[in-house]
Amino acid sequence: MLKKVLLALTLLLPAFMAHAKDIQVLQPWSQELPPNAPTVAAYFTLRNDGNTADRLLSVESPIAGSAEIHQHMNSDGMMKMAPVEAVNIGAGEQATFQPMGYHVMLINLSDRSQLQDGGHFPLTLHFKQAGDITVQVVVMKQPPVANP
Ligand SMILES: [Cu+2]
Repeated sequence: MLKKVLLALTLLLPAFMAHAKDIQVLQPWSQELPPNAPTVAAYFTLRNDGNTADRLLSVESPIAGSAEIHQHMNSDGMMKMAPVEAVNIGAGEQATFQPMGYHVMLINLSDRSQLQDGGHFPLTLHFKQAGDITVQVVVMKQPPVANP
């Protein structure tokens, strides 16, 4: 009996801890790409439910040798993407990572087994205040319709 209770507590703990964070990572997704695509992008919405500003410092995923925070920008009429050092999210604000905007770029892919429609892979986001948050990025053929 006690064992069952302990097991239940252990299972619940991560949920509580995730809930205690001020930062929510909503609807993480990635577009399905041709199997030999050199890089893969991940998107999500960051929401800061807290009373203090936070900052996304870096990201990483076990399926990629490296991961960078990128932004698309218009430079001389051409849309280009470039790494950004960090992304600020003010208290009560949100930041949307989406195609043609902020995105996470996964480089040197080491495991492509999940990179098709319906697959998923872990992505860990490092925040200055909230610490590490790991989410499962869902791979989709079509971008999700409803944004949170
Ligand atoms: Cu990029």
